[in-house]
Parts: sequence; C-alpha cells; structure tokens
Amino acid sequence: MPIHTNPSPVFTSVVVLAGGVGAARFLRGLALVHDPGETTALVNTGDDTVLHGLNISPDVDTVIYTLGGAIDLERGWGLSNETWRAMESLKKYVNVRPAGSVAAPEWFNLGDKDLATHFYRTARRSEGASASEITNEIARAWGLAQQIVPMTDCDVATLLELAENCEAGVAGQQISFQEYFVKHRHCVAVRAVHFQGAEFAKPNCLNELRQAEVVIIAPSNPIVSIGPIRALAGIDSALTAQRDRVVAISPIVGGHALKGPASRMLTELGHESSALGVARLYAPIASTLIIDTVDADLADAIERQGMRCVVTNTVMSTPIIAGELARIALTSITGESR
Ligand code: FO1
Repeated sequence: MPIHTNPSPVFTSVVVLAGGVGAARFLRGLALVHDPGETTALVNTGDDTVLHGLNISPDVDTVIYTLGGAIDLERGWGLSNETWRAMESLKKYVNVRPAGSVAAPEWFNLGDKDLATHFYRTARRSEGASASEITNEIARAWGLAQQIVPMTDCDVATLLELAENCEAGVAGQQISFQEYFVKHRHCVAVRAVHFQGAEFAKPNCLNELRQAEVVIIAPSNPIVSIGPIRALAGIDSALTAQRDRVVAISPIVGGHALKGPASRMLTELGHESSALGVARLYAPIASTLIIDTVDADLADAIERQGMRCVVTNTVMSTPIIAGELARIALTSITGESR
C-alpha cells in the first residue's frame, strides 16, 4: 500500500524509462506515492554483459535489488552484506591463464550472493526463456509488485568509441560499456556511442508506452542509459506522440552528474553538461523537465526549448525525498505542481 506523503493524483498506468542507480532510487520513491502494481519500469539492457559465461544484466539487477530492499546502498550496485569468496578464488587461475585468454576476469566484481542471480538468468536463457520472462521471474523472487521489463528481448550492446590520445586503445576502437565503466573507471575519452543491434531489436512495452497515463524518464544518463531505449525502433515516435504525458528528470545537477560519467560524456559528445543540455536532448519527446533548485536560473532557457520546467530538490538522498520527487513528477503532468 503506497504511503501518500502528500496527495498525488491517481494514475493507473505509469511507465518509467530506467537506467541503473538514479532510476532505482527514483522507483523506490515512486513506490511510496503510487501503486507499484500500476508501475512499469522499462530498463536499459545496453550495458548487459557476459562474463565467466554468465549473463549479467546490471541495470535490471540494480533496479530489482533496490526495490527489493537488498541493494548495497554505498556502492549502489550488488547486494548488501555481500561476500567475495568466489572472486578471491578466481585469483588462483590468473597465473595459468594463457596469453590472449579472457578467462577469470577480475576487473568486474561479482559477489557470492549476486552470483545466484546470474546463475539463474544464464540457466533460464539456456532453456530458451526470454529476457522479459526471466526478469519477471527474478522480480517475483524478490517480491516486487512493479513490472520490471528489459527494454528488449534482443541483444543490444552499448559500445563506446575511443577518442584520439586515449590510453585505453587506439582511436576509433569500440569497447563494451562495462569495459568503459568498470575496467577503465569511465576515465577514458570517447568520441561516439553506438547501440549495436538496436536497429533490428523489437522494443518491449511499446503498447504500454502508447497507452500510459504518465511516462517518466528517470534521472539516468541520457546517452548511455536512456539512449539505448530511445534507439529502439518505435520508442521515440511513441514518446513524441505522448509528449504531453512525458516528464523527464535531469540527472545533471549544478553542471555535474551525481554519479557516473554523464557529465564528461555529454561534453565529449558535443552537448552541454547542464540541465539545459539535458532539455535540448529531451525537448522532442518530453513536455516537462524537472530540474534541481541549484539550477533554477536555467528554468527560463529551458522553457524557451518548448518545455515546461519544474524546479525542486532532485537529489534523492533519502527515500522520502525520492517520494516527493516522484509525487512532483506525477503532478507535473496534471499541472498541479506549477
Ligand atoms: N560497478 C563497478 O564500478 N565495479 C564493479 O565491479 C561492478 C560489478 C557489478 C556486478 C554486478 C552488477 O549488477 C553491477 C556491477 N557494477 C559494478 C555496476 C554496473 O556495472 C554499473 O553501475 C552499471 O552498468 C551502470 O548503470
């Protein structure tokens, strides 16, 4: 039963476009003010990876673990009270690994309890189950009422194209999202982002998106979290048709991302690292942008992009603040919060 901190309008269907940590925190807040049974999270899977032969879906798991109350709050990913014995045991094989082998990758940390999720996902994949079936099963195992849906059941990979003078490799080389994010700690210069396979991938939830009463673009990285979802055929046109019902939340606060490479990436790819830069990216598909109070002076410029701008606290340091942000996102569509 949602706890209504303040009255929020009752919508039946709310769809949230989601990346990892920011989206997960937002969804946790949304559950306080809106019926989780009427919430669908359409989650980025462009940063999915296969390591140790295991199918790993980081953003999906971050959303599920957060809503299940089991996320490690400090890291923002993986499970709380985790142990790392499997990772430690991997070290035994590093010395015998032949040159050129990628076996026993140590750069991506998989906790012992977290491994169970990847075992389950991989086993179900080998039985022929789709990503949405498996995600639904995992979400049910964690007791979630929300529909957690991967953006597509097809393989789509976010690839980062390295810029000139990049220590990680030669200019033009494409690396996977997890290599960029975890192996290189998102500290390498990139000059382009590609969503391999997006062109032919069938999106999930297209009808839900077309019929949603409210669509919320969570405060996730607009390029590598929301970008892969938008790259799927039909998503942007569904959002454009629903533009009046689409509200986005800027992940950029005071010119910076609270977590992750969004700010650096926006600049490297020729956008402005500010709430205004985010507004320019979302103006064709969203009627409303929610920005943080520190960015209040950008509100007029954002409205000149043809968007309604709502100014509030967007830093979700507690679930209650996230709940208030979610309530404002919902009411912004009815105009009540203006
Ligand atoms: N992020 C890290 O910075 N280092 C890791 O070793 C790491 C492991 C990991 C394992 C499972 C999982 O679901 C997520 C994990 N993440 C890790 C987070 C993840 O790679 C990123 O936060 C997302 O892909 C970006 O949204």
